[in-house]
Amino acid sequence: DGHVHLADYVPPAWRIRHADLAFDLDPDATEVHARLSLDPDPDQPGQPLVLDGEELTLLSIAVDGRPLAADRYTYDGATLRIDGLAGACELETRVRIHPAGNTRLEGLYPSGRLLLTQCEAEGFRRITFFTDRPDVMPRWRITLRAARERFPVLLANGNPVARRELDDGRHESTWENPHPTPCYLFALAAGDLDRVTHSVRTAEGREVELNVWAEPGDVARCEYALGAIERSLRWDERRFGRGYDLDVFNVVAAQDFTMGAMENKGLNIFNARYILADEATATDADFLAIESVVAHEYLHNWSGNRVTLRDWFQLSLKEGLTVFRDSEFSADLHSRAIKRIEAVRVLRGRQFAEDSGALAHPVRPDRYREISNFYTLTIYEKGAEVIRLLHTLLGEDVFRAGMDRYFADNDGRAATIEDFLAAHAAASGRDLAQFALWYSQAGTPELSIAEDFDAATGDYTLTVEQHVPPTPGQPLKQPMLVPLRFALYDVAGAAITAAPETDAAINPAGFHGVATNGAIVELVAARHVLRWRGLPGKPLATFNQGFAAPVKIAFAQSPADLARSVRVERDEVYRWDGLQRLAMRAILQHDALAADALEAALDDLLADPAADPAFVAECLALPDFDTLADAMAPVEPDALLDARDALLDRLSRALSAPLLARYDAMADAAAQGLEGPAMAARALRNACLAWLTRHDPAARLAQRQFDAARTMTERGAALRCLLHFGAPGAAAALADFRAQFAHDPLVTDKWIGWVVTRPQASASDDVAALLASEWWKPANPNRVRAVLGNFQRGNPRAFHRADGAGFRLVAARLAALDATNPQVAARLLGGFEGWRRLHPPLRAVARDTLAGLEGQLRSPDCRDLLARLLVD
Ligand code: DPP
Ligand code: ZN
Repeated sequence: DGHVHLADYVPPAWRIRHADLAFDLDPDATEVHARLSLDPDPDQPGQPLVLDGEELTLLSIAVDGRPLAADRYTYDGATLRIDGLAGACELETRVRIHPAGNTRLEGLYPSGRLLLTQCEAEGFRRITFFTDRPDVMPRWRITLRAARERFPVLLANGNPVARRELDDGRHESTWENPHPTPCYLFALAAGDLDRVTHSVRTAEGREVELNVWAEPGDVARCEYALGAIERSLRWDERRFGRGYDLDVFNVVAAQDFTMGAMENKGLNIFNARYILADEATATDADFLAIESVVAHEYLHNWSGNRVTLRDWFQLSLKEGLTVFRDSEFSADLHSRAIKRIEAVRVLRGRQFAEDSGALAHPVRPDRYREISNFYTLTIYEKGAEVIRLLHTLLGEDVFRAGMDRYFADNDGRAATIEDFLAAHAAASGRDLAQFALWYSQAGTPELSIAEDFDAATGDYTLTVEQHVPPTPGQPLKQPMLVPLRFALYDVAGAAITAAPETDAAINPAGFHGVATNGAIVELVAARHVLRWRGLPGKPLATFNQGFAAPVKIAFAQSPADLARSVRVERDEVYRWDGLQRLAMRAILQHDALAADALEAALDDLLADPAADPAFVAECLALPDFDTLADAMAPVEPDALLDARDALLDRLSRALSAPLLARYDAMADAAAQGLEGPAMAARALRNACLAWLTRHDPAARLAQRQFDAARTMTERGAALRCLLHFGAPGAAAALADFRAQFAHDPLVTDKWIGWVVTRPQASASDDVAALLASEWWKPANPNRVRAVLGNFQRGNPRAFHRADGAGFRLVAARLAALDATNPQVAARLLGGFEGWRRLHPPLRAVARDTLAGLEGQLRSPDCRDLLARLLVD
């Protein structure tokens, strides 16, 4: 059935010790000359040499300098096979490829006037014949030759070692990467690039040149990213003791890029949206995303590159770990609570939905048909949560010791998740066998917690039951190891620090009294009972401070107790979460007491001068559609969104005076600058503006902010309000904004995003108009995401139209997109993952829409997803 299975892993029969590649670059015909030093695996003698290669025109082939006769090899368009090789040898191939015809953006392709590469996961086989798997790790020498005028800058992995002029108007640049590196980390970039540069001396004393390259007109907007590289380098030295290991670290920004960015050894290639920024064109959220993606790719140098993957099943070994590392970087540099709240929002809205949808899979899948379909929220975000759980269980010092051991034991190797857990088991002395279920079992664990208080004896009992729901291919689950944080408070709001009596199933080490942020109990069984004896009154219990465990918790608690817990608890993530829960009850259960409690709590928060404005802004952002839908079965989008709108209308009307007061009071603080307080002020002002505009039909406030704004953060938020509330000035403001930034694809993507997310069913007409306009550029992945991705993920009202027009708008573009860029098409197709949870009439429409795609989608990517979406 076309699956690759984890259980079938066999080491490569041939290893590549050294790879020497020479490129004659030309968009229409690039020649690649490869010399590979090959060693047979002594444990697997006599195996044929089988190399991957796609869309390659073979020009010549030789072994140890002697041309290979045509009957000595076969090439079927996917693999090159050579039988009868006796032992270690050098294989030399010359191939021709056609970058200008490469619309998939995998392999070597053009972006504007640049030529660049994207190889992860399996793109290198589109460049030359190679063993395209991550456990083959040669050292590299790369020579680039190209016309000097058209391609004045030539970059590849590693350190630059030579440059020379050739006599025919071309030039040549040679690079060496001395670290064993798999081919998915290969990169080159060529073209008219300009740079910003900065030299640093590492803690180990190495002089490193940091460069950010972009097309000449964009280079002024690269300074922020350059600073973020240095911050990342310093942070990895401090927090993980990891140094940088080459003389140069190059980053290139490209407009056409399917992923966010790519951590190629010494030459990261980025989607321009995660590099280019200044205050006039980028929002605060953009700046923070840039810093975090720069850090993510930089941090991969150790978690991914120095220690790489044995096979693609281990993808989360680098991605989950590196997301954890980049989120700690952001938390250390900025507000830890805000960073965590934002991560939890994504996790709960998107990853939980993935876990409960048709495409659910474990953090380490055990089979796949197309690995590109596994660059998912589960691999990345849930993978990071699993690392965070380990950090919670072990504590910072032991976790760090485990990480040191992991890096030391696996440096230069292609590792597995078992290797990672073995290092932490050794450093901590703990058995991590049950913990490993987090990697193999899909689905979000659900805890239901019941409390009982006996007023006569003062005995208080918490019964915690764990359930992991069935997911595709995994009907039955075992209980997971869940470190559950909790706290008890007495009637005066003081913490009760006495340890509970626990049932025998909790091992004695499974309870940690922790001074701050609650105690931790390690749940290991399907059911646990915790009991306190002789309390003077019924305590108030709070759970999962810091959202330490990525689980769903059902705890039957009155709205009054929930509201009180938000006042008593000091953990900001808990407090935010408590307000989210009140909102969910108000929306999903029409619980009027919950709505009253939420209103009172927000009123207090808006009046609290000590509250971080960024935190207040997070509390004003009610649970999004995905989060709400995950708690509703079956999902009725219109009813859900109507209830959410009604709550927003009520709260914003009731709180209009404090909202306006906060909005006005923070005008100066918000004016400009990238410091934390300025960003926080803008976040809260923009949140207030969106609420106030609900009751401001002329949108005077939003219009005034639009006209006076000096930053994109303020201008963009104002325009979004004008558009989303259909303000009288919306069309003129949009025309003005559009004209000002018509030359800038990234800012154009922004206004398109605001247009297509207008929360009315009729927004689908605006999408249709965009699709028929000059703004629709299907070859550019960012633009496809701006138009269709934002519509699908960010406009639940119009996407879920009862007449199916929203579904069809996306579906109708998939066949054409699939024919040019399968990965981009597959992402959009994956946006239908929740269709089975829709209420019956809409589910039928979704099923028809998906069924209508059968036979139209040709790529392995889309065919795999469609089969998984439709399987019964
Ligand atoms: N470039 C992608 C990332 O860093 C895939 N490795 O996550
Ligand atoms: Zn990554």
